[in-house]
Amino acid sequence: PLNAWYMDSTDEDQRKPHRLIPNQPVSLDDLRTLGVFYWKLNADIFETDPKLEQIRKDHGYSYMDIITIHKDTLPNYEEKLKMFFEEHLHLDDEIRYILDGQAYFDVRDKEDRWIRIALNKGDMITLPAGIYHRFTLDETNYTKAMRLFVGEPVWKAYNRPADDFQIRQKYVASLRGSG
Ligand code: KMT
Ligand code: NI
Repeated sequence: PLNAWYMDSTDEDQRKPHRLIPNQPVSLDDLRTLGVFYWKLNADIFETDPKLEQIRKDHGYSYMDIITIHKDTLPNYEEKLKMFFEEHLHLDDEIRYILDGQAYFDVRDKEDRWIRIALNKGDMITLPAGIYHRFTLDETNYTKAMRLFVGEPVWKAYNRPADDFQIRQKYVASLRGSG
């Protein structure tokens, strides 16, 4: 259902998979120990999907909008993609639901190694507040994603190092004893 792996550290094109040889997969359980959660939904019915409604209700995801990431649709495309790929954290959870296309989210594990999470149509993911992460398109250069938020959205990203934030310290503390 979800495809994730440890990344190599070559600095070739960020849009390539960057798998290790041999591949070192990462499971959903591994991701859960980092506070990353995942649902599979039917993106073809996102406008009326009762499962999506239930998740939004259960988690208080009152806000949503849709972002299409493609060079012809996203203003300041190059600049934004560059920003998204800078290692950063947020003070709130980052919740994304892929409605079309595909993309990668990279997250740091407990030993500070990069895990690449491949998201396809129908994949919904939450990254916990305080986790270091980054985002990139893959070689198809297109994705359409729903962005969800608890209450009024705050998109502010803090690039690493951002270790002094209380939310970062809380996140790091939450990792101890999980998995
Ligand atoms: C972020 O903060 O990492 C993003 O918003 C990524 C792009 S949204 C699919
Ligand atoms: Ni982010």
